[in-house]
Amino acid sequence: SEIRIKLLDAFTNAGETFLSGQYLADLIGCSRTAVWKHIEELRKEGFELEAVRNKGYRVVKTPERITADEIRLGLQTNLIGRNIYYEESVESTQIIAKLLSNENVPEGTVIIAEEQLSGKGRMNRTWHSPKYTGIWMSLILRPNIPLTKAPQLTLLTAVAIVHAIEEETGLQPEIKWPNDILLAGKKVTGILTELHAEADRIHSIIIGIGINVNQKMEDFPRELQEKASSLAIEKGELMSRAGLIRSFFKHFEKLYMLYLEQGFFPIKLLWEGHAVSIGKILKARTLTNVIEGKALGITDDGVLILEDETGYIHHIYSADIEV
Ligand code: BTX
Repeated sequence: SEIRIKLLDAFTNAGETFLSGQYLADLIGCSRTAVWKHIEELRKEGFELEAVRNKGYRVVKTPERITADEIRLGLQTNLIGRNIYYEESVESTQIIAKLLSNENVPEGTVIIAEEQLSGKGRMNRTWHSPKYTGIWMSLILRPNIPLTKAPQLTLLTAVAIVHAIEEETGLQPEIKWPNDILLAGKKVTGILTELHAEADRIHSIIIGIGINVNQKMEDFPRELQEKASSLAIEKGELMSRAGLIRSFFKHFEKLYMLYLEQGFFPIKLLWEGHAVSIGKILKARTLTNVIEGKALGITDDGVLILEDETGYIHHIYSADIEV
C-alpha cells in the first residue's frame, strides 16, 4: 500500500535514527494507529523493529528473502536451477511443480517459496514451513529410467543435501533411511518424491525438499521441538539460504550426471557412507507391523534390508525407522 511504501522510505532515509509515531503519521499523512498497524505488519513479515519510549522506532533487521537473482549470481550448474520460479507464499511447492511439469518446463526447473501454508510430508503428513526461515523447494526431473528406479533419486537427493550442508556449514549430517537428514539426532531436512507417469513411462519426478535453515527452537511447534532442529541452531549462527541452495544445485547436478552415466552403484556407496542406520539394530514400523532387526544395507532399488534375530531377511519398502 501507499502508506507502507512511504513508511519504508522514511525508515530507509532515517538509517539508525529513531522516528516517532507522531513524526511518521505527519510525514505520511495518516493516523498514529495506522502507523502502528503497518509496523506490526512489518514485524509479521520478519522485520525487526526496535521501539524506544519517547524516541520512536527504527529498523534493526530486515527479513532475509531469497530472490531468484541472488541464487543465479554465482550459480555453477548447466541444468539444475537454471530456471527458477520464486513465490512468496504458496500452499505447497509440489502442487505448483506438478502444474508446471504438465506445461513441459525444462528439466531442472525449481520452484522455491518463502512460506508454505500446507507443506506436504510423506503419507499425508504435513511439513512445517514458516516464512523466511527455511528452504522449501521442488525440483522437476525427467530421467529416462524405469519407474521402479524412481526411489533411487530420493537417496541421491539425500546425498546431495548432505554434501551441500557439509560444504556450507562444516557440520556432518547423517541420513536415516529413507529420507531424513539428521544433525545431533534431530531432523533438519525432509524429502518427498512424487512420480508422475503415463503407462510405464515417467513423465516427471518431482522432488520436494524442505531444509530447516534459520529457525530458532521457538519457531517450531511444541510437538516438533524434541525431534526437529535447524542448521542455525546446530551451527550457532544464521546462514545464507541462497548460498546453500546454490551449493545443493551444484552437488545434485554432479551426482545426477554420475547416476545417469554409471547407474546407482556409486550413489549407493556414498549414501551408505552417510547412513546412521547401517549395521545397527532398528525398528521399522510399517503400515501393518513392526519389524526389529539389524540393518544390513540397501538394495539397488533403495529397499532397506533388515535381518531379524531368527536370521530371516526382510525387505522394507516403506516404514518409519527408530534407531
Ligand atoms: P515426512 O513424512 O518424512 O516428515 C513429516 C513429519 O516430520 C511430520 O509428521 C512431523 O512429525 C515432522 N515435521 C514436520 N515439519 C517439520 C520440519 N520443518 N522439520 C522437521 N520435522 C518436521 C518429509 O516427510 C518430506 C517433507 C518434504 C517437504 C518439502 S518442502 C518443499 C516441498 N513442498 C511440499 O509441500 N513438501 C516438500
